Amino acid sequence: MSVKEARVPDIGGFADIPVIEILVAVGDRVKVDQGLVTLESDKATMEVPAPYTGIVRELKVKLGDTVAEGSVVALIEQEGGLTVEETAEPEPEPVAAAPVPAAPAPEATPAAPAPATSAPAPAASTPAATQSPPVSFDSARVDPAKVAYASPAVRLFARELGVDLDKLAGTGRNGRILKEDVQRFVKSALAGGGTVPVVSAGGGLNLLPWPKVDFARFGEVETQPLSRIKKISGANLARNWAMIPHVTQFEQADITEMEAFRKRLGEENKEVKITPLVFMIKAAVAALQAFPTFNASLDDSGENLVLKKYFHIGIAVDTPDGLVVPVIRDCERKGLLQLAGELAEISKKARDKKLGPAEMSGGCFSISSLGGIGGTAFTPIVNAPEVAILGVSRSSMQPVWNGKEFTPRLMLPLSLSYDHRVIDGALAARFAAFYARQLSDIRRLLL
Ligand code: CAO
Repeated sequence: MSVKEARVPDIGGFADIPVIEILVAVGDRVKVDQGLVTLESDKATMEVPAPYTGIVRELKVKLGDTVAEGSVVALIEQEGGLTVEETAEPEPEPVAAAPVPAAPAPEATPAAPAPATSAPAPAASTPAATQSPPVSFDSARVDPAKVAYASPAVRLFARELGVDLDKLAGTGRNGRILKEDVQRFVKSALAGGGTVPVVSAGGGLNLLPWPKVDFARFGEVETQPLSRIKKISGANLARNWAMIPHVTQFEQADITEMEAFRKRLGEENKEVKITPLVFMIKAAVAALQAFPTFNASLDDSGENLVLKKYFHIGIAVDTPDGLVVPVIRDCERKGLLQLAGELAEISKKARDKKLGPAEMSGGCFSISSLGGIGGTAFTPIVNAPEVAILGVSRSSMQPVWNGKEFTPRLMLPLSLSYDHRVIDGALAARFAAFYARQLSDIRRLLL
């Protein structure tokens, strides 16, 4: 039996971390890995685990002391020669060498293999105390960035209730998770979800309560109820924004020739208004055919992609009561004039509040055009379960370099938002470039 030091492990380069709890007393028998003291950084609390099974002979820190990696927190009389590494599986795990966010301190030697048995300590700071052998720590357990921010008591409470603290947002100081947060989470779960939105493809969110403000305290106000459409679309937009990792790819299409053709077509067909949007729909079909990942949805498990062989395009329509997204079906089978007619029809129906639920379902990909209004770019929200949406802004004449000189070209700004779980940035850039090429040379739409 020998007395050995229990030291603060690699805590990601943090220094001057205060000790906020002493979890053991002198004379206590501790098991390997048992928490000795709790440290608290700005971002997390973490326990310093006992590297040995044994008896606590001396505590080297008290409440409020600050420590860093390597600080001795206790002296433990070792029993049975068990260290964290010695009790690990025979297969050596690469955790000791795994990178941690901050560079290890120069004196740390975590990657060195630990001796199989406790070697006699060559240099001891006190006659009885010996230096800890290198200990491999589970960085996920001690890395403050990876550990939920809660006291051990709250952790124990959550463990007893089977609550995963990673799913909670704390309302305590610096986002610390409190017992009340755990209680609120459990109540919400028992009530069937409550404020914890959950999607099948991912985890849940537990957000801070919405700020309650008495606006009238600051000046005159008027309260208007939200329309039914706004309430429904708002809930959908909030879920999609929160649950889908969005990225927006911006692109420009030279639509000079397309516009000239559209104008000619309009003069020849006075009975229906042909706006740039019908060309966007046709280009969308071509791009979805060339990039099937965009014409897909995650299934309920979130582990499979369902690729669709049909091309139903949703069109965001602005109505006095809010945004609706009717769907034009089988766009690959329809020509520009037919699409123009259907677009006019669904826009009118939307504004007259005559759209049925069937006309707003089954979409594969959506287009949100603000081109009739203005703007140079925006970040549309993916319309789940679709995986991408194209935002179209107002075209404008731009000087474009053709290799010899600047020429005036009509440029159309495109903003393609996509679900990054399904679509990689490179694929999105290719899709957007392909899409722009279709519009720049609409003969390609015939291919
Ligand atoms: N660049 C320049 N001009 C454009 C254009 C563009 N990208 N897109 C349309 N235009 C022009 C049209 O040619 C038309 O011009 P004329 O009146 O001179 O013929 C004018 O703008 C108005 O077009 P429109 O908006 O009536 O028709 P559309 O086919 O382009 O769009 C619809 C139809 C239903 C999509 C549209 O009316 C609408 O509701 N847009 C809003 C969608 C929306 O709110 N999206 C936001 C979602 S995110 O919150």
